Amino acid sequence: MKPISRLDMFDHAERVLKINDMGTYTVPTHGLYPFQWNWDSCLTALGQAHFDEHRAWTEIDTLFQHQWEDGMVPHIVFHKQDKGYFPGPDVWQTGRTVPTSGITQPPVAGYVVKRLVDHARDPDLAEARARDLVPKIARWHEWFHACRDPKKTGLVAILHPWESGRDNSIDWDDAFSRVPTDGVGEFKRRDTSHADAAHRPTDEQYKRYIWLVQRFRSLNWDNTRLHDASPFQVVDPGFNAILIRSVADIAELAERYGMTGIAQMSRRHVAEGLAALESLWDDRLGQYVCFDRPAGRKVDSASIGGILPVFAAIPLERVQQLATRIEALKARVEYLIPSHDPADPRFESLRYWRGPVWLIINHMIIDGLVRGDVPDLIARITSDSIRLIEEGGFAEYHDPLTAEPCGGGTFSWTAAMIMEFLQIVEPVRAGS
Ligand code: 9WN
Repeated sequence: MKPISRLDMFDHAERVLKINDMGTYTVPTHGLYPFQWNWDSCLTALGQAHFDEHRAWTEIDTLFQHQWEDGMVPHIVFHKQDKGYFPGPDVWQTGRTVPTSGITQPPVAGYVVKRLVDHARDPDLAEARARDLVPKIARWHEWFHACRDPKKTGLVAILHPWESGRDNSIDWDDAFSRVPTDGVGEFKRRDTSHADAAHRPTDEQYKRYIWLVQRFRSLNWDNTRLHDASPFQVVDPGFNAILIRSVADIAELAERYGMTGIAQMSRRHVAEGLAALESLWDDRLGQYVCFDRPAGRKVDSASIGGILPVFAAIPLERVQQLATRIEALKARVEYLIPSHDPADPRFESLRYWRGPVWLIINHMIIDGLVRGDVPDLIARITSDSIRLIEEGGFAEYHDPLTAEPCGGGTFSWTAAMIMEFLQIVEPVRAGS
């Protein structure tokens, strides 16, 4: 691969977003992921806003046009037929006119919408579009609280590793081993024809992914039943932090726009979520950890999901502790932040969410670290992120030891995030 110079990195990123633009939605990358993905789309909009705010709003509007009646926003919208991805609509069978998957993904929409509003060059456009989206996003948040926290603990569970967005994280290994594989017929994976199988989840994991899909499908995707019926219910601190942050951002916008009911309800959920998140703190690891609901125990796994809570308004003392945690990781890798601690023997530098660096995660962690007094650490994560692209290109994820590009290339959210990072180091260029 030809190295990408910092000088034309911004233009290169814009080209990547345009290559993947399907008109009203953007694919993560052609080939490997030929549809609209939930959190990819929202984060991609942050990049689009740098050169076309209208287009950025359309990206999110399109996603919310496919919100379910119960409030859920699905993780994939299958706008067009494409045989290049498995599992496609024939496996999900959610019965929607435009087919969608039946599970969700990290709810970054609230955060993204507020960021678009706060950075808008066209504030009138931003307010009009945000006014329309705020109630829809609030409904999605309510869906989470009702369907994924039925016992009102203050924290929501994911029911499928794909919901976390961190598909094969070591966090899920234990809980996932209890998901059976019986009754899963033969299927042909497509991902491994686009990307190196050694950088992807294993066949064994795919069988379990599909078993869960079949289980939920047999319940007609009735979200009032899925939680209790799932053998996999994991409370992920990173996922919850994203939810809490989005709910807080929606509360603020709702207040600005006089949507008092939404503002009050959202503020209550933020307070409950932040209080409950504290129960996931692990003193030994110096970070948060997951909670395996059916097993009733914390998960011993030092992943990036336990550092991501810095994205929510956790106590400042915790922000400092998480900064210390990242400092410790700094000594173990060339490029921050690995998705898993290399000191753990289960770490794999090239395999997807078991070690590689993902720029979307770096973006959210930097955003949270701003509340702490750690400018050098922020500068280091930013420059590592840019160096990864200089050395490895706009890949889906990178090896934290060597910068080797992995997974899909020409990747939308990587491009969008680079525009955000360049804005930190060259505010005028990227913001112009
Ligand atoms: C399953 C699209 C998505 C991301 C996820 C990432 C990967 C899908 C897959 O790609 O997941 O949703 O088939 O591997 O893990 O975070 O949204 O980029």
